[in-house]
Amino acid sequence: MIRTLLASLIALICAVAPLTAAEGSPAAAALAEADRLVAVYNPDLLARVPGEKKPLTAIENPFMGEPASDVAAKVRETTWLSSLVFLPFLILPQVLLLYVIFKFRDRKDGRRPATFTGNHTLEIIWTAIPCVALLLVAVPVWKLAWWMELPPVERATDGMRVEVIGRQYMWDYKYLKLGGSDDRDGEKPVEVISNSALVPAPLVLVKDRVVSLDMTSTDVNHAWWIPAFGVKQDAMAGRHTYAWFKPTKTGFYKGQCAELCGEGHGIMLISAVVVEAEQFRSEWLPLKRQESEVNGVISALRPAQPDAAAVTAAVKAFLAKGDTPERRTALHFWVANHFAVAGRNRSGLTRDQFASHASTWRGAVAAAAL
Ligand SMILES: [Cu+2]
Repeated sequence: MIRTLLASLIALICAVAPLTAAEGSPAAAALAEADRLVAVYNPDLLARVPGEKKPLTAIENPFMGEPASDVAAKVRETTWLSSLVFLPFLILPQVLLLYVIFKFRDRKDGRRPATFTGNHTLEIIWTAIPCVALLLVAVPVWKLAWWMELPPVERATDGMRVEVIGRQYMWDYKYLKLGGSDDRDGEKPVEVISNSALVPAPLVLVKDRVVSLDMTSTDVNHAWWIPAFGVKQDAMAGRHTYAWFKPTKTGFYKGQCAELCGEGHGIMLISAVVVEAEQFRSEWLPLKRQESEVNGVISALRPAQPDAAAVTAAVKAFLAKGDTPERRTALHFWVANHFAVAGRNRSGLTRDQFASHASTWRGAVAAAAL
């Protein structure tokens, strides 16, 4: 009798335990780690979780934001130089005009204006000075344009190479070469596929590693533009265009398609993350390589009213292939990714249906993964 009671008690504790997992448990740790990764790699995923009204991150002011690449820094320097050189030409005529308007105004005292034409010395001066100013700006601008155009030597050695594919209204990336010592022989390229314009899948780059972008489009003309990197390049159907830069600051950067490409042009956002090489290797690549394994769980979550038992079975199947803290983190990260994207695209779902979808997956994933 006592034995039976004890067995029932143990069974009950086991059943309840997953839902009341203490802090510091492997499950809580995996969830916390997934949250940290979301904050680093795509803070916009948190923007539309019901109950959390976080705004999307904004594009930095293209003129005042801090440059985050060598190209952006040089473009900024050149912009300042040309502004300083040309500003006097904008201000001086206005000052002279105001001076003449007030100094020689009609004072009703019968004075007549002087009439004269031509002054060779003055004409030579006001032709020569702008010529010098143009030369002052043209030389550094030409040097910069040439430098931006030429692929750097690092591209061939330890640079990163990414194919950028624009499509109405998202961006996909294919890492043709990871660069550094991150390439593995025979491995198929790492791919980043977007599922939503508003929560774009981020292009993850390595600080101080040159990246060259081979751009194209599958439909109409787009333009890949992230102001912080100083790069704005057309992505055209049937052609390959090219840009490169070296990210110099870690962080999360936003951009926007800069070519009017259709009705969704305004929401065709771009995200990029720059991390240290070590973080890229030990954090992002393993996460990325496990993405496809989470597909079973994502499929179970896809219906508007997911079947909790099916989600639980899919999570168990995922963990049966390997139950490590990294895999649990990856599971939470990619599920959060799917959930946020679904939240943005909740076509046909009412707010209540969406909230119930959210609680179903949270409950199912938590119960199965704990
Ligand atoms: Cu576009």
